[in-house]
Amino acid sequence: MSATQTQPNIKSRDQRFTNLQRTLVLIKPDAVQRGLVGQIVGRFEARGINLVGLKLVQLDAQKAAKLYEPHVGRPFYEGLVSYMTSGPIVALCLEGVDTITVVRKMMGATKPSEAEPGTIRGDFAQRVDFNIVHGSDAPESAARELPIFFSNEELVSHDPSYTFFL
Ligand code: DAT
Ligand code: MG
Repeated sequence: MSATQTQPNIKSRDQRFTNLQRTLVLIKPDAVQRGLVGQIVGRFEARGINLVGLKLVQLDAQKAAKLYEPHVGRPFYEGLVSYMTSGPIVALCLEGVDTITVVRKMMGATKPSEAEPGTIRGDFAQRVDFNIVHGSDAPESAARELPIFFSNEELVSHDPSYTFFL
């Protein structure tokens, strides 16, 4: 540290962050098959979002039905469940400031044709039925969806040193 630099004020994570949220992200079977896991996780890491849970999962129809319960009866529902159970997915629990909103913005619109370039769907997807990622859309959704994939013991709270600068 040079003579002109000052030591930043050390604050606890709770003092630094307001509206800390956790959200569920799923890297869907098409993205796993296409070898996009690293790039997608890397985007969240680069944004400084904290990874508190991570696992590879082969979803069964029961769990897929639980996740997509709000969509029962929609014309795409059966296809969605069959797609989501067609191969392994990667489940992430991400934590950060306003993370539910931030992650949804990073994902882009549901229909890839409407997703902006620079978003995950805007960069990697073409079809709404193979749209690469899932992210909880509201705090209530995150609270409902996270326990489908993670027990409390599987979520590791920690405070990486880099978050000091966020
Ligand atoms: P999102 O995943 O952006 O939250 P959603 O909750 O409305 O979107 O829908 C859940 C998933 O269902 C979506 O990621 C892909 C699929 N889906 C939605 N609308 C669809 C459609 N019109 N045709 C086919 N699949 C669709
Ligand atoms: Mg949704």
